[in-house]
Amino acid sequence: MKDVAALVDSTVSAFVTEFGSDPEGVWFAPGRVNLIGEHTDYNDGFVLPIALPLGTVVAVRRRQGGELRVHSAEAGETRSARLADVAPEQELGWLAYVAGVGWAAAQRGLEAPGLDISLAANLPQGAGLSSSASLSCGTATAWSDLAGWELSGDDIAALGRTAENEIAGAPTGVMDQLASVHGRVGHAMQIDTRSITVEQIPFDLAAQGLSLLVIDSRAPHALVDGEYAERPTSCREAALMLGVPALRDVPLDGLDETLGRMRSELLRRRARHVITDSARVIEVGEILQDGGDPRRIGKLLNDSHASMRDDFEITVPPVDVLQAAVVEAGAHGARMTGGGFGGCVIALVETGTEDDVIKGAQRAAADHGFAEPAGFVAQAADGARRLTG
Ligand code: GAF
Repeated sequence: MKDVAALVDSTVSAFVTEFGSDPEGVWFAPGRVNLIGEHTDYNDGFVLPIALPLGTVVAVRRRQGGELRVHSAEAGETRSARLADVAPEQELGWLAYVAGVGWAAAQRGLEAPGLDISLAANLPQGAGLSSSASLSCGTATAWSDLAGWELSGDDIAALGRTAENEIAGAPTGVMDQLASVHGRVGHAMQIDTRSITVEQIPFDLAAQGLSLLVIDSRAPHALVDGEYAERPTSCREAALMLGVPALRDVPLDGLDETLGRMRSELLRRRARHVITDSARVIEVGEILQDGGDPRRIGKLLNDSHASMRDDFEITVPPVDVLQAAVVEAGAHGARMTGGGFGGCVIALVETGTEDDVIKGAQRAAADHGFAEPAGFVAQAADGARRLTG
C-alpha cells in the first residue's frame, strides 16, 4: 500500500500529465472501519467508527465553464461530465461519487465551478472500508474550499451522502461520510445519527498492549445492489409495524415482548439486530469512555457478528469463517465491519499476536477454498483535509 505522501506525488504527476499544469491544491479524505453498530445509521441509531490513515487523494483545479474532467488512477481513465447534465438514475459508475457532489451542491443553491481532478486511493476498493465516502468527501472538501462555500464538516458529509444516495443510487446512511470528515487521531467517534452529534472518545489501543486488526476476506462487496437496499426497506416496514418513527425508538427494555408482537419473523429478526447493535454501541462507548479495559469489548464484537450473521443476514461464508478463525487464533473478539456481503473482519488482539492471528485466518480460508485474506493493523486517524496549495 502506498503511503499518502507517495500517493500525493503520483496524483499530482498524473494531474500534470493529464491537464497540462499544476493543480491548485491537494486534498485527502480517509476511509473508516466501524467498531460496532452496523446498519443502524439509516435507523437513526448509534455507530462507532474510526477514520483510517488510508483513503483518497484528489488534486484539483478550477476550470472555466461548467465541465468536470476527472482522471482516476484506479480506473486508468479520464472521464468528463457537464455539471448541468448530471441527474439521478444515470449510469455514471465511479464518476457518480464526484459529479454527484456537484449535483448535491446545486440542490442546496450553491454555485459549483467546473473542475479538473486527478484522484487515487490507497484503500482497497470494495472491501467495506468506505472507499466511496472517502472519494465523495475528498471531492466535497476540495470543491467547498475552492468555491468558497465555507461548509461545516456535517454539510460536507451531507453532500457526500446525497451524491451516494441520489446519483450513485446506493440507499446508505451517513456514517461513512461523517467518519471521513470528523476522524481524529487516537479517537473513535460515537455518532448519534438522528441528531448528528459526534462524540470523540479516546481510542488508543496500543497504550493497552492491544491492536485492531483489519482482515480483508477479499470477497468483494457492493452497496449498489439489491441486497443492501433490501435492509433499509425491511427496517422501514419493521418500524411501521411497531408504530415508531424509526427502529431507534424501540426501547431495549422488554424487547422480546415487543418483538413477539410482530407478525413477520423476518422483520422481527431485522429489527432485533438494529436495536441490539445500536445498544451495543452505547455499551462499548461506555467501556472506552470510562477508561475501562478494551478487552471487555471483545464479547460485544462477537455478539454483533452473530447478530449480523443470524438476524440481519448480511455476512457471507468467507467472512464467517474468518471471524471464527481469528477468535480461535486468540482474538478477544471479532466482527465483520461495514455494509456486508463480503469485505473485512476487524479483530481485537494482543499486540505481538497479529501475525499468528492473520496466519490462522489464512489457514482457515485455504481449508475452505476461499481467497487468501490480507490483514493490517488499523490506527485511528484524522479526517478530510487540505494537504497542499
Ligand atoms: C455502508 C453504508 F454506506 C453505511 O451508511 C452503513 O449503513 C454501513 O454500510 C453499515 O453499517 O457502509
